[in-house]
Amino acid sequence: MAIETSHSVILVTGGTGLVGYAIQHVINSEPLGSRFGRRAGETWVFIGSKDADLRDPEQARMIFDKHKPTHVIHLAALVGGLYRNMRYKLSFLRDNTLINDNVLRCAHEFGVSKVISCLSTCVFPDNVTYPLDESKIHLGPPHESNYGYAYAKRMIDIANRAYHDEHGCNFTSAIPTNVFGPNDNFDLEDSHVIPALIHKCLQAKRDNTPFVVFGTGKPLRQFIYSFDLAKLFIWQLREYDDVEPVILSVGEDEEVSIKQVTDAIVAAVGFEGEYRFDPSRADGQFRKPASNQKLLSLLGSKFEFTPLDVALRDTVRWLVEHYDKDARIRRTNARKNGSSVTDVHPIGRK
Ligand code: GFB
Repeated sequence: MAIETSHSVILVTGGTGLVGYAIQHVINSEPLGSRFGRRAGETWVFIGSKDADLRDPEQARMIFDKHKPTHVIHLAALVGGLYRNMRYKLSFLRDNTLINDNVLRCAHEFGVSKVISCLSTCVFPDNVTYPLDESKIHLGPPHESNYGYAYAKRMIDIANRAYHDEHGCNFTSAIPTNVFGPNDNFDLEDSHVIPALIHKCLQAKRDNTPFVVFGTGKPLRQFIYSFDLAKLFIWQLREYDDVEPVILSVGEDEEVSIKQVTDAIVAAVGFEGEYRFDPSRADGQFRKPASNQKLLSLLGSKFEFTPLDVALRDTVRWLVEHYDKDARIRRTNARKNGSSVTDVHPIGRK
């Protein structure tokens, strides 16, 4: 159902994380009434982990009762890069299962007319024919490194179908590839590869210390800039009405190796030293190329993805500007002091 009525309340869970921050930026900076800009009659509400612990059914209900959303973009999740996924499989499975169940159940109980939930291309089977497309989610087990997260996220697709079949709900999902951008989690150990490497590279440049990249550098990934992804979420909210998920990604021909992305980060940071790989650390899934054919055919007009080097340069600039004042970046030290997985940052990035 397109948002054309005069009173729409769009609740964004995980609204203070990487993608939520980008949606706030796009909604407020694109021209009023445009395809991605704010529209008359819309109220956008961005909530984060400080507003509610969505693992708790009562807190989830309190949020829905307070804001009475008509639409929900559900981004809240326990998230992390490869190494965090490997360490906390049970937490990723349980926390995300609880969050998703509470959000979808409240959306149904409060009569929300549309929900888009965020999945990830890591939900796909490990052994499957490439490229990945929307029909292949449930064809086999996910990669063992992140099965806790992957199964919890896959179940959103099942829940969406069941809510549709039993109650006629308009719930769907988006499947982005590896996202990065301003306001990411830049933790050195727990974050995704781009924020971790930008942070490490800046430290190596500042302190004249070694820059170590985990793994062999050979795995391939598709990356999407958070502001591009934000536009695609806004498009999907307004213009797509089907339970079937949509992959939100750059083209499958835009895979880059971890070494290539490291070289691009080195250039963006202006680091002139040497870096080395640490092959004793896991590589994770070798590749997971996803097709954006469905997305492109639905979008209708050409969508300009931000070139990787431009997006990396802007992300580096953001981190440099926020390095000393942003508590989320300083969290990297909190973890070393013994914080547990749930008190580090349970809710945030996609
Ligand atoms: O972003 P990332 O952690 O997630 O990337 P995935 C992992 C790849 O980057 C591996 C290499 O090949 C790592 O060896 N890498 C190199 C590093 N240095 C680093 C580093 O300092 N930190 C990290 N994190 N990686 C995740 C899933 O997989 O994809 C999540 O585990 C999520 O559940 C996300 O869905 C999108 O792309 O491997």
